[in-house]
Amino acid sequence: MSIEELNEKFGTPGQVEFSQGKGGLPVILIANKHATSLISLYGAHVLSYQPNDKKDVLWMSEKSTFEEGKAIRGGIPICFPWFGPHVTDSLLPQHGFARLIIWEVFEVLTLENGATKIQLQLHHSPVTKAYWPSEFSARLTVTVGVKLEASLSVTNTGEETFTYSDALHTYFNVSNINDINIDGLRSASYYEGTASELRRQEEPLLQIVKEENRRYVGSVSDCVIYDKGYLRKIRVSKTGSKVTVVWNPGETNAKNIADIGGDGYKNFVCVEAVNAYDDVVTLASGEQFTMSTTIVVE
Ligand code: TA6
Repeated sequence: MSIEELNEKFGTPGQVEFSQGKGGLPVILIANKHATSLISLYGAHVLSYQPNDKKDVLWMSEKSTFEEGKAIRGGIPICFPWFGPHVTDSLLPQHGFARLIIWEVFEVLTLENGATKIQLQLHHSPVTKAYWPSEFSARLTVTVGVKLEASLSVTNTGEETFTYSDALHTYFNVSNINDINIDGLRSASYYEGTASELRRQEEPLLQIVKEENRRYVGSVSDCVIYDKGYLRKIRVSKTGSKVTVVWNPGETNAKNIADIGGDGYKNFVCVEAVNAYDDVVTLASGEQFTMSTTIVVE
């Protein structure tokens, strides 16, 4: 659909407007009494969420590319149907193909409380089958209000059972990585980076002082990001996910990531709702599974 057609079918001037965003990729600008948000149809990617009178809750890299075939750096990338590198074919894109494809708009609604609900969908196609043979329908529902809610539902629309992993790989905007800590992971077990040894977090609050890539397993609790610089706390809760990943590349590693570069690593932390490792999802024909995350500034 063209931008004109999208505006005609789903738009409301001043509240829900479609346009060509950076790199010509289609975006939806949402403005309601609670917040503003920008969502790209490319990857069904939430680029920004700014509650009224508050700083953006999501971080977007100034160096991000906005180009088909490349992942956007920041916001909420959707990793599907695999998280991380593909297990058997290293030539396939890291974190799957969902973030590299333009999704369709299914529905736009204004809720009674004034929040805006956007539903985007992606069905299997010859393009997705070139990456993954399974027949599926994925739907991302984003509700922009006092809270930001994002949920990813996947349905097996084919005959064959399939297994996938996925993530809502959220980048949170923080004042300085040295001035935050994360509550909610005390006593949780995690793998560090690619290590196979399971560790246990003893510290009540996680402070990030170097590269961290912690994969917490059996983790379902809320996380709260305390930010001393921005004087705020961000509560991140989730359903349908038993793995939480906390990632920041640290200074040295960030230098090698072109679309972060410089000091960019100081201004974000990823706290991700994940299904992966011992928490992958298997769907028989007709079955559906949903994972979701809810983000609120307290
Ligand atoms: O979730 C953490 C992680 O898997 C890290 O290993 C790191 O690679 C990060 O995601 C970003 O991945 P990307 O493919 O977007 O560069």
